[in-house]
Amino acid sequence: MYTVPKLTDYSSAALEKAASELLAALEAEAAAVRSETDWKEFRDRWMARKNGVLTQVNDLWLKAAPKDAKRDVGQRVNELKAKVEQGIDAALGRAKGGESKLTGSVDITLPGIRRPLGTEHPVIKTMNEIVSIFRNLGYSVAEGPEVESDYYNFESLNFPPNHPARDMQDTLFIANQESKPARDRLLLRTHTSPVQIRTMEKLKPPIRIVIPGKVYRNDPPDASHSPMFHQIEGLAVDNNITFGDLKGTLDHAMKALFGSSVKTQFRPSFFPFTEPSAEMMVSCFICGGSGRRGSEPCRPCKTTGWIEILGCGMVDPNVFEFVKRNGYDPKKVSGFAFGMGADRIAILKYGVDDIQLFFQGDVRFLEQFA
Ligand code: 2NL
Repeated sequence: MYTVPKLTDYSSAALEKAASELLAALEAEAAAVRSETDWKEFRDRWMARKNGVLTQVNDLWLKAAPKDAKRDVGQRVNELKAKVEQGIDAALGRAKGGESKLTGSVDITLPGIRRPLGTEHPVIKTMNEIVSIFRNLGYSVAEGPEVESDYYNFESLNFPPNHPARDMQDTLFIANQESKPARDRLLLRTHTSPVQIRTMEKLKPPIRIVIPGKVYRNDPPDASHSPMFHQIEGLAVDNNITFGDLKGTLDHAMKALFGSSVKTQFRPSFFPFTEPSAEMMVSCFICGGSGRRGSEPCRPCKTTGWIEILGCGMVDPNVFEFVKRNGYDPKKVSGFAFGMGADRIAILKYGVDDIQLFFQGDVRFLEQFA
């Protein structure tokens, strides 16, 4: 235990050394204070009028100092007093904080309040699965705004001016935009394709990207429609990309998603932004392609043995014209693109019979996917 030494040397260096030894002792003793009782003992040892450390410092250092050193010693003793008081105050805070854990009113052996752990929503889970299949093939993920301009949502995707999707009936437009040029008017994106254009404006070919996200249509809600739903689109552009690349890539993706025994089939279709276009069918993974489940007809494939899962095609050269200046000359590059509804795939995968269930937030429904 520290005792206050008598001083024989009152030089500045000697005073400095004595002061720092005293403060080191203060710090060590403060660190050992664990409870309020400890703290009172600590306070009395340093502050007591009778024989406290500060009283001894006063007697042994200040009073005993020769006349010409008194000023200097007095100043140092005052500094030390302030530091000792600070150290004692701080130790009280720590003593109280430490003590409440041991003897306060909180019983730390009681179980805590459990926060219910969230899980991925079934649609998000499905999107993440699809995204990771393409990431494993070297694709990057891109995202973009849900409020889009007519230019990115329609014009640059080769939609003719009077295409029905551009009608108020089908698309949700932002109100009061009549004063803007048509191409700048804002709307809720009806597909994630605008992000493909935005990405081609930023990145030169070759590119391979997938785009998951929310899209909007002016559809009244029912068992198979929702004004907000989810889409995943993909795009690959390089020299010499062929329809064979499209078929091989999507066949692999469907086997990874639904199991290696599914078969795929392509049927001719039409989209404004692809030429040629196709819809891809996957053999029904519910009935194994037979169209029947025992004696019952298979509902998901309507007994056909095939389920339509996505739309795809070779990027229309007219689309490349809009991003030609960034290296997408349709004479030099080609590409394939595809789009699928993530909600519909989740419905098929999990055997859900109403898309509305995904968006009502009923925990009894959602926790089945936890
Ligand atoms: C569907 C069909 C499709 C695309 C999306 C696309 C994007 C660009 C250029 C060409 Cl920038 N195509 N996207 C192509 C074919 C089909 O979606 O049924 N989606 C739910």
